[in-house]
Amino acid sequence: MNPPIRLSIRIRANQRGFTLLEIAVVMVIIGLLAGSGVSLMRVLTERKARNEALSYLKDTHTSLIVFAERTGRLPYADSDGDGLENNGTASGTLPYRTLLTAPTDAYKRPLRYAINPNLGVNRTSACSALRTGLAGTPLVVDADGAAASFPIAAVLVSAGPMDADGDGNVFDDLAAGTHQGDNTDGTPNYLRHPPVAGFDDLVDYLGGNELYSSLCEYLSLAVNNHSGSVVYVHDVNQGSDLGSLAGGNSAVYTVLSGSLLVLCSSSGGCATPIASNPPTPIALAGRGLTITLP
Ligand SMILES: [Ca+2]
Ligand SMILES: [Ca+2]
Ligand SMILES: [Ca+2]
Repeated sequence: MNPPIRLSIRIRANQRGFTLLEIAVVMVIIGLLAGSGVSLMRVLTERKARNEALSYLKDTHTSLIVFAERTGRLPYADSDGDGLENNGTASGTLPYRTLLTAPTDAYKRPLRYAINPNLGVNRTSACSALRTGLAGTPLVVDADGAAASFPIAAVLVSAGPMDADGDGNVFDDLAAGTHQGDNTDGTPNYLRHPPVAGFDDLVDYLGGNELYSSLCEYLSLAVNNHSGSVVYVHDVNQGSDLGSLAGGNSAVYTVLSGSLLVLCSSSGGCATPIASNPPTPIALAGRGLTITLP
């Protein structure tokens, strides 16, 4: 059997302790380390929130495009805080329930949201406004470009971490420097800008051309009328006939993506369409279509 191991600690009688000065220096160093740890944590937390807010803006941007492709328009803003669009409201908060998105950004606030009012009605007026070229509010200055403002289809504004300019509103106003704007109400324009003293908002926007390409694609509709009588090709969205086609003739029409079409025996639409393959009413989306009447 092994003998027990004995440990002994000898303290030299003449070993001196720490002086008060040495202890104070150590305490200061520990304090500095703890302080830098806290500030590093704060920086990382702020960066995480900012990245989440940017990601939310990007996701919302995509939701707006999908909504526009599906419905032919942009949703109006929410004016009463229930998350649903309010008909005719061009500026307010994001209608997150209409868009089926998360209600708030990383800072637990809803986004400010504004659209060009011509884009909220329907596909016809939206495409007409986009073809003509957007004019009027909302306007934006983008610090990645010139100092001049330009019209956009829609703007999304996250207030960022705080009321950086201290005016009592979490959205900020930058009234000095090359790029200026006021995200409180977009007057005279909204501003997309990197964070600086007095400004920490995060902004994203939809340009007219981007929306036009998703909203207003033209498609070909071929109609082969093998029947013995005339057929009227009616655009339900436009409320008008694209044209009429005598028996035995074929024609190709140009229509906007998303248009609902019906083949009728008389002009101006009908409740009972003429039999065809594929049957109408039918909506064109994504690609052209050939309809044949037997
Ligand atoms: Ca509402
Ligand atoms: Ca802010
Ligand atoms: Ca502010």
